[in-house]
Amino acid sequence: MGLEPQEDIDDGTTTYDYDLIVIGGGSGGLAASKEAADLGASVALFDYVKPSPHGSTWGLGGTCVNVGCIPKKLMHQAAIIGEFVQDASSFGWDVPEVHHHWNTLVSNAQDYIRGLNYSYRVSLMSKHVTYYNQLAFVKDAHTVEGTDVFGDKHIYTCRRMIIAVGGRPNKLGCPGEELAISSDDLFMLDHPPKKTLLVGASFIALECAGFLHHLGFDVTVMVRSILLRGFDQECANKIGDFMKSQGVHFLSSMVPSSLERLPSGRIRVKYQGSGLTGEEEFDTVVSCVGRYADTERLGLDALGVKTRRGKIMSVNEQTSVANIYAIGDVLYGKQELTPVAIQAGRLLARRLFGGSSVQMNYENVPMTVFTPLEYGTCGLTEETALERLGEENVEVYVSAFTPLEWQLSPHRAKDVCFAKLITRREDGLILGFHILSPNAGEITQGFGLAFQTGAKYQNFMDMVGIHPTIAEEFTTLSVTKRSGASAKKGGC
Ligand code: FAD
Ligand code: NA7
Repeated sequence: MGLEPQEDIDDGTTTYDYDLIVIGGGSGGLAASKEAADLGASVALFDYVKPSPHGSTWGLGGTCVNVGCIPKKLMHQAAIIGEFVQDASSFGWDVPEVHHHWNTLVSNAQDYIRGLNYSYRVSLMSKHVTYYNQLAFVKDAHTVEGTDVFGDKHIYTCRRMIIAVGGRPNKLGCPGEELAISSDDLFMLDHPPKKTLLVGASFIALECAGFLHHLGFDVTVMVRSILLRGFDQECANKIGDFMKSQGVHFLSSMVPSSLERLPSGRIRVKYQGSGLTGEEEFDTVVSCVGRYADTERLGLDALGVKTRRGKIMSVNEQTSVANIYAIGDVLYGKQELTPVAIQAGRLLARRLFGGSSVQMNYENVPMTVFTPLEYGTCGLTEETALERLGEENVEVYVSAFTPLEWQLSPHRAKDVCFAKLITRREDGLILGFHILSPNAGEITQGFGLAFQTGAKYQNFMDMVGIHPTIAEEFTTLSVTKRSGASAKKGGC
């Protein structure tokens, strides 16, 4: 990103409090600090949670544990269980009328998360990482000022620094925006959200819309342009179609123009787009319009750390200041994913303190969108493959199918699960892997290995399937898009 690697040299004449200070105790910061301490470095970690505008706050562990992956996946699981309950009678179970209790889910999830917060503190202690629950400010390249919960300030010095402060949700940017909550607040909402509007069409909006709908709430998604920008658009649109068929409402090509609290307590949302306007009342509005890097009041600009739209520019996780490094969501142009932050943090610590030269590979990172129909993906989208290689050099294999698990249940849709392999036509090299199905996350994690080993289409065909599974679909994919044949699959 325009930066060159710099030598991070120490003349050994200055004594510091710590070899390393890590700012941010989320996925990346925890991983880097523990790895550095394991390698013998003296390490301090700062973590401080600024409450959300609605007052939500949480403990050590960062976004993933407190207001991201973990509560999201637990709520996704709650939704899946609701669907299993619907399947149950077809499998011979007598099911009494069931009701979902939002407060029980929130309370149990929060208890579990508090346990994780505690275990992170214990693991820092056992690894001899000094933990400061203080808001850090970078005074100079070797000095951090920490403000504790009483407002008292403390100064610490370090040889090296890692910035891992992550991101926070954007506001809606329209009058009344303060009435909207964010995903930070949703996961710990002390009352059922009832009729809910989610503004935004990326993975956080669609995931939240999916589980809220299955928990029995009336849910609308307001989409400014396309679903899941950056993801394979055929898959994105299939997710949208599936959610619509299940009863999630979509307001397409619209943005909110104002939010207003009504005497009833509801929120009136006025919206506009494509020359049209409209309004509707909701009990809860959730802003899912992206996240900003939490670097604003960190003091980095004054030190010459280069940023773009608040995100830190880096080469091999080194910033434009030689002894200051950055990892995770705060980095410009990198994926905002927990395992990416963890891996980058560990590898960086090994290079800084363990003599390693292994760099983080940000290519072909597998990931999953936990919408009701899970979407697992690794490698290129079809759009990118066609753009990079040209249509004549790309072969795309597809299959639309219904998993065996769904066959006895009348409420389950037919042929909505989807498998897609994008290959280089010349030699069958796998360029992109996409699956829409139950457990797509589990399946994609396994197939992600194919990208590490340079697997080809023929390797997939040579592999013997496990029957009956969803993943075996990838051992028999034969319909190419080029052939124009139907992607729908018959029996096994
Ligand atoms: P964070 O985890 O955000 O940690 C940063 C920490 O720094 C925070 O604790 C913050 O309070 C602290 N901090 C900030 N400023 C200061 C300061 N000045 N002083 C001290 N401390 C400070 N990723 C996945 O891989 N899978 C998923 O399913 C997934 N789902 C998600 C769902 C949601 C709703 C969201 C919001 C995110 C999701 N993510 C998911 C993304 C994932 O949570 C992040 O990529 C990951 O947490 C980034 O880790 P990080 O270390 O960069 O930052
Ligand atoms: P993303 O991936 O940044 O997406 C933001 C979404 O919000 C996207 O659909 C945008 O539409 C939409 N958006 C942005 N601004 C507005 C306004 N003003 N009005 C309406 N809609 C808007 O954000 P996420 O929060 O889902 O995820 C962020 C990361 O966190 C993600 O990578 C995860 O790893 C964790 P657009 O397509 O731009 O028209």
